[in-house]
Amino acid sequence: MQKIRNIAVIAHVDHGKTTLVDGLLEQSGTFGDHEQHDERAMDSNDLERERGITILSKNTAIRYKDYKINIIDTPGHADFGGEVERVLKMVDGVLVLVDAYEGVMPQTKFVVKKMLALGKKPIVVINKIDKPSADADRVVDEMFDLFADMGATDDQQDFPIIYAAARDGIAKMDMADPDGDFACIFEAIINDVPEPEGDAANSLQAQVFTLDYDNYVGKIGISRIFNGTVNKGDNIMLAKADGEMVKGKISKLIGFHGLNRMEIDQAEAGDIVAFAGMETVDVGDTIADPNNPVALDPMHIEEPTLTVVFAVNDSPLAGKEGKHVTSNKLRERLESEMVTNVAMKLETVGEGKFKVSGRGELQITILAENMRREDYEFSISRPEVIVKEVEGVKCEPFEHLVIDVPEELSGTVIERLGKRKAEMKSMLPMGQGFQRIEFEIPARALIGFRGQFLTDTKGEGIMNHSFLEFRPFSGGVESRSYGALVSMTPGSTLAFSLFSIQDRGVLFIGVQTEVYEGMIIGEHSRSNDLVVNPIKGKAQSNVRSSGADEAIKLVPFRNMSLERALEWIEDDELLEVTPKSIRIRKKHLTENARKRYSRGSGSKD
Ligand SMILES: Nc1nc2c(ncn2[C@@H]2O[C@H](COP(=O)(O)OP(=O)(O)OP(=O)(O)O)[C@@H](O)[C@H]2O)c(=O)[nH]1
Ligand SMILES: [Mg+2]
Repeated sequence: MQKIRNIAVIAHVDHGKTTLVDGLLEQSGTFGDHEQHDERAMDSNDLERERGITILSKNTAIRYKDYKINIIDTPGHADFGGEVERVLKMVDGVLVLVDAYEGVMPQTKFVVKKMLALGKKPIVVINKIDKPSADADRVVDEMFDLFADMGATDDQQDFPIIYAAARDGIAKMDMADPDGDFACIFEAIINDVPEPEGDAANSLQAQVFTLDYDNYVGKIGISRIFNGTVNKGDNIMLAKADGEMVKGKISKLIGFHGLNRMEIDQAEAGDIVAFAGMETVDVGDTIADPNNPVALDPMHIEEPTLTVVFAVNDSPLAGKEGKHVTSNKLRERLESEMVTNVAMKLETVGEGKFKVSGRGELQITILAENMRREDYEFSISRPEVIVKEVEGVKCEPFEHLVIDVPEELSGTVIERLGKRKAEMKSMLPMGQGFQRIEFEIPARALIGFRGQFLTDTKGEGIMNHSFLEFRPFSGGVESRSYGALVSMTPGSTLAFSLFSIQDRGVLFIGVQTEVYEGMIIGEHSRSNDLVVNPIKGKAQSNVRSSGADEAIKLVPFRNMSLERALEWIEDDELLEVTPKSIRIRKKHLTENARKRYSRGSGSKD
């Protein structure tokens, strides 16, 4: 049997997981001398590269001495946290990264809790020690406290600590040591991560933790082999989570090395490989010996906390920019998303209307963003949190929120959050005039908060949150405090009219932009909606004015990204998403229809 170590890299968002994996690939000599690769090589899809975040966990394998080390890089953003738990079941040890300045953050807590509960042994990496504001000692203390609070066993509490500047390929076991390379990380992996259990001579048992799709070979299940040996072409039994047994055959067996995948003929217990040939494969399924099929424990999949409705675009500008616009096209695309994305759920709720549930706004935004790049056009509604009954009590998701703000602004932020039913849990000075304040808050109250927070803190504040638990429903929370500036007419916007409207609030669009009646062109500075005419030209007059015209100076408009717009809209509003534009609109386009609706006689939809 080959010598194998299986590890996952877990941490809060941006603490340097993917960068560390780069270093492990590089310093193990896995990249060939002439192999070109980008920074954060594992973040391979377009949106990951553009946004600089990991969205999907991905695995790779390296060789170090005579060991094969399988490494799974995980996403740190809370919306993708569901993946982490599945990944943790596939590995025998973890590298827990923590930023040497930021310290323990919401997602650090989340992943450490999961890891400890699954009985994994961690190696703690204090990363970014090169930062001038780094305070490694404080962060080590925070990690010890965290482990103790989360009920770590003595063995888990006794973790090795490595200090690193992953970006520079530097690591050492003691802050006082001279800078070294990643050798100490490799050694820790070999020595402190248990070797995989299981036996190549037993009946086959492999569990699928991620799905992939390939146009040539179809669905691919990336799996950890817990027992047995598997050969290309083998007949197998697929044991589904619901107990069903489906016969199948391994048409291809795929191995990993660095950034490459290659066909292999055989794999055995302890390893992580991909299987092709089973069209019905799902995450959590066991690939088993047909003569002795024994399913492994099913995987717990985090339940969604948020829903939005995707619908056919019915705005006056519908169908002009997108290629795929019909209900059928939309449904097919959403259904195909659900095939590989187990964290999301889909339900048809009406003609051309589909309720998509997921773990957060980012997850839903990523789906919408991918779809508009594939030439889809559709509308999305305001995100709503999922309310469920727990032992007869109506419950809603709560989040753990951590904000870092300049001290002088903490009062404003605390007040805002108070109105949103947040409960303050702690407040700590972070140095350099910053304060860290922790809250527990209904997820519902966080929708729309980010935009406000960025305005209040002039972009200097940092906020992070992750799912805590379902708790009893907390009643009404304050929503957007400003109304909308709504166009009363279709046409192309003119500077002259925008100039007079801009005093009434903040514009979302510039000149020569196509608008329609009921489209929202900005945020009103008061709480009610204001209907405006953005296409009115200057009245012609016979008398030539003597002096020069008063120069028309437009304030730069606020560009509403998909995320920002999604957070901004209210129940009676929609986002219109096309490959070229993101427009915000009233659900009811005419003022009359809106009046009818608000009097309660209009049908609710
Ligand atoms: N100063 C400093 N920056 C680092 C270091 N390691 C990583 N970074 C930077 O931190 C940022 C985030 O790095 P990533 O590797 O993408 O972090 P991640 O943990 O994979 O992020 P997610 O996958 O989105 O959770 C990048 O800009 C890196 O260049 C380090 O040792 N020092
Ligand atoms: Mg990453």
